[in-house]
Amino acid sequence: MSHSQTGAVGAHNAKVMNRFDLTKRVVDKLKREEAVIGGIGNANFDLWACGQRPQNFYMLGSMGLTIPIALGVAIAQPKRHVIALEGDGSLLMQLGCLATVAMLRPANLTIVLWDNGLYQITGSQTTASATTADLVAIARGAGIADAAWAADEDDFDRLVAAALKDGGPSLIAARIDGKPAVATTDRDPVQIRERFMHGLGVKG
Ligand SMILES: Cc1ncc(C[n+]2csc(CCOP(=O)(O)OP(=O)(O)O)c2C)c(N)n1
Repeated sequence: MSHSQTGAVGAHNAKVMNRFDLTKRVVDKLKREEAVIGGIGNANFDLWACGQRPQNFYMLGSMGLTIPIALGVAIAQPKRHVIALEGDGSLLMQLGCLATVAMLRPANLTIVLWDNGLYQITGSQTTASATTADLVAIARGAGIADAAWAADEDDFDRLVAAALKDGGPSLIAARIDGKPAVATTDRDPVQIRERFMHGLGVKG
């Protein structure tokens, strides 16, 4: 099966874009105190660089936990839209979460996948998605029908805007370049957790 059969645009036809630019595009669309969970390393570094919000959670140490955490928040607070920003290497470590998301069908959950084909932050070792694994096809196979590669920046904007209307769960995958994140998140896990709990209104 060719990649082009997996969506409007296949993995290898999608434009290579920039994670910080696309993260800004996501954050600029947030108007309803949406929660955003930034994955380990670059995903949360670029989220941090886009401006800190109490509804942002910055995952510092664990690969693969961004989507499970976002799923938990989405189930706990169904009126709040929740966005998971996750890297391809981290998702590959935790593919089972896609099946759980599909089974539980939270309408308020959007997964944004940054696919640079690399474990970039640990030395740019290649991931399986650089060659053989199509993470959109895997998401669809897991049961997330609303999964697509963003063809370019305009398509990404359109997909994010549609996802924020709560018709999820959805997964938007973007091919991204190997540029490093533009900043580094302050490593203060207690403060990150406390601010997030306040941001979600679960701590007075
Ligand atoms: C369970 C686990 N294994 C390995 C690591 C080391 N590690 C931290 S980030 C990372 C790569 C993450 O790759 P990806 O999610 O694709 O993000 P990128 O670095 O490409 O932005 C690795 C291997 C870790 N933190 N946790």
